[in-house]
Amino acid sequence: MKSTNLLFLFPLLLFCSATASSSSHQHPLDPLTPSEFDLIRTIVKKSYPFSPPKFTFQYVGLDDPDKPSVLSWLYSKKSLPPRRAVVVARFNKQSLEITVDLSKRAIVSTKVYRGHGFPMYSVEEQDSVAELPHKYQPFIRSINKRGLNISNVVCSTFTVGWFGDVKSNRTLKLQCYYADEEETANLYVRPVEGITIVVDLDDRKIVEYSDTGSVPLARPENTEYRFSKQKPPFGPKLNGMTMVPNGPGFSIDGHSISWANWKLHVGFDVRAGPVISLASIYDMEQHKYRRVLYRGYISEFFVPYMDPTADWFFKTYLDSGEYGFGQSMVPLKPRADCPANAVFFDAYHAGEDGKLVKIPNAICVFEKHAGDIMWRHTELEVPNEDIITEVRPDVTLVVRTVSTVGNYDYIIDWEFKPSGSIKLGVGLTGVLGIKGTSYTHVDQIKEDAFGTLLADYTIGTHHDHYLTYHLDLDIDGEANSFVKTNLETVTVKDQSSQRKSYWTVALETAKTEADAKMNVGLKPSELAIVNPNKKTTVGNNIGYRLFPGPVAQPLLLKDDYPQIRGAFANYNVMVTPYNKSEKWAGGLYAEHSRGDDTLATWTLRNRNIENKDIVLWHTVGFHHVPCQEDFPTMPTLSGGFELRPTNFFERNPVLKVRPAKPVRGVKCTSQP
Ligand SMILES: *[C@@H]1O[C@H](CO)[C@@H](O)[C@H](O)[C@H]1NC(C)=O
Ligand SMILES: *[C@@H]1O[C@H](CO)[C@@H](O)[C@H](O)[C@H]1NC(C)=O
Ligand SMILES: *[C@@H]1O[C@H](CO)[C@@H](O)[C@H](O)[C@H]1NC(C)=O
Ligand SMILES: [Cu+2]
Repeated sequence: MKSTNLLFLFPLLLFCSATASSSSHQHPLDPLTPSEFDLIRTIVKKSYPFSPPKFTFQYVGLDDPDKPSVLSWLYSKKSLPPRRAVVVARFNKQSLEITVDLSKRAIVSTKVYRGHGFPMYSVEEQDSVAELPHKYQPFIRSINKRGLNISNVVCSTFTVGWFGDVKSNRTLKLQCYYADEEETANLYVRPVEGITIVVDLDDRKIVEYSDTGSVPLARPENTEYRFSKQKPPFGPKLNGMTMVPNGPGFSIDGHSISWANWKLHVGFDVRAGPVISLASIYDMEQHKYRRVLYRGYISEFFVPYMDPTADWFFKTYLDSGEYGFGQSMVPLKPRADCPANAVFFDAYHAGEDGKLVKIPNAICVFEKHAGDIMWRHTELEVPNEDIITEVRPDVTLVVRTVSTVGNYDYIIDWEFKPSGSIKLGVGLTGVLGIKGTSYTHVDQIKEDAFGTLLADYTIGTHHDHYLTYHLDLDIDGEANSFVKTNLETVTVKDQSSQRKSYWTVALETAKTEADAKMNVGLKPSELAIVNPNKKTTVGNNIGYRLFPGPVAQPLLLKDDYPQIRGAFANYNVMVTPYNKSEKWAGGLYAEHSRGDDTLATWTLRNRNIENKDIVLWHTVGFHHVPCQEDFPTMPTLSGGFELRPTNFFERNPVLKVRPAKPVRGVKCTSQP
């Protein structure tokens, strides 16, 4: 393998937490660069000088170039498509959509959005309103009344959803927590209950305040997660993160990565987080790379809590459209979040003043040697042969990010396997959404507590997580179909067999969007995106299959406001014809949205999806009944799904992988 040679060319330290260097030539899907963000700010500033009325950047991202122009750049060496950016801004209490052409250095279109909902919140405006209570006399009185030290009170912003109000303002609620450094850093487990604070983001002021009295503050004991503050006994004892010595095993050019038989592009969007594009796999029989995924990312992330009381009912978050799953990405800790052989990418986005914000080490890419078996066989029966054992250990490529949205941490993995499989991993960890209570034992609970009592005065509230993936698969080309292979029981009616029954398959091609809406697991069916225009030598449809992992069907009533906004999660599989403007499953303006621009409403048009450029939308779901082990931090709960070639190759594509050679152990000397 190439990487073995690399080992002798470069100092070993290079592979201990290296940062990917940039490339001189641009890829049309590259995320906006630092100099492009500067240019966008300069161009926009010419038209909006940023003096009062205030102009704020709420979202700045790449305006996706048209697919045909990206493909002709890639395959026919045509020129780069025009480089454009989309800016969503607030100005004069209006939402603006501004398209900036970076090569022309000009605004090419401006639109005032007059529909329902508001753009994503910037980090800065959330930080600024979170400070307001500390200067607000009624709040200071409430804290003093509770006998708490105001210097230790920290407020966080919570989006409020929509509950039928006719006119919505751009408001947030604040929930405050007690963070006594001496006692515990785990502030989310110590909410200061009973106080309702509503802030207006455009006016940056408190518009509503009430204090309905206090419940006891949860105790700090046993909630600390910083190792430096913990006391013995420690354990269980584990070895450090294993490392693999022989280099990263892949090559990076800008944001494009080649590894084993894969090529892919790793991008970033401040709303979506990581974006994987143009993933193609080399076919040894056809002597060429074959297209699999044009673009994949998490389009929306719905987290409704299940407590209908006054302080909690509104907690029905859209983590992408409201908080920004990309802007919530955090720097990854080398040799802890990612193994020692990882390479890191920084991510950049625009702050509310349009100035550059950098997330260092935001994405890591590493080769994973997990001790899994790629394939094997032991044969005892070949005449004149001893036992034959052939084993190929599995090695995969992982692209990892972590988004920390307030209390929760989400680990997002894109894992590519030499067999052609793409495994999408979701890990839930961090701190639960905690509600303060006066209970100290379950026997005291006579009414619905809307959660699990985890410790004295501490309830972990019931909730769901729904992650909706946008998967624009282009299996060997754009024109694809969605095919269900339904497994059906056949009864043997005559006496032709000793058997009374067996199962067989019936293929069903979804003609329209309605045909493709489904919840997996309800009936035995294999789901695949196929290219109906190409077949294997023996005549099967070339395709990729969806292997679902954990899914959860929403239990809220369909006409309940949160579920109207979260209707994109009503089916965990949907298929739409590709449409550049259908990017965000919860709507472009998801904050205070009313569910009129979601994947659910788009699909009501019931468009034709057969033999078309189509997008698969898959929602990974978890119902979460908290348990005591989830407290004070939650051991990672993993889910995800797999996209796996199905009659895509003529045969096992990793049949002729060379057997593994033992590698010399190398120690990585740098310390995190
Ligand atoms: C409140 O907390 C701050 C910071 O922890 C500390 O400096 C101050 O002395 C405390 N005040 C009281 C009255 O305890
Ligand atoms: C929205 O804000 C305006 C003032 O800017 C206020 O008059 C109005 O009552 C608010 N509406 C709601 C629904 O809070
Ligand atoms: C693309 O999607 C948008 C939003 O759903 C819609 O308004 C538009 O008509 C769609 N275009 C086509 C060609 O379907
Ligand atoms: Cu959860």
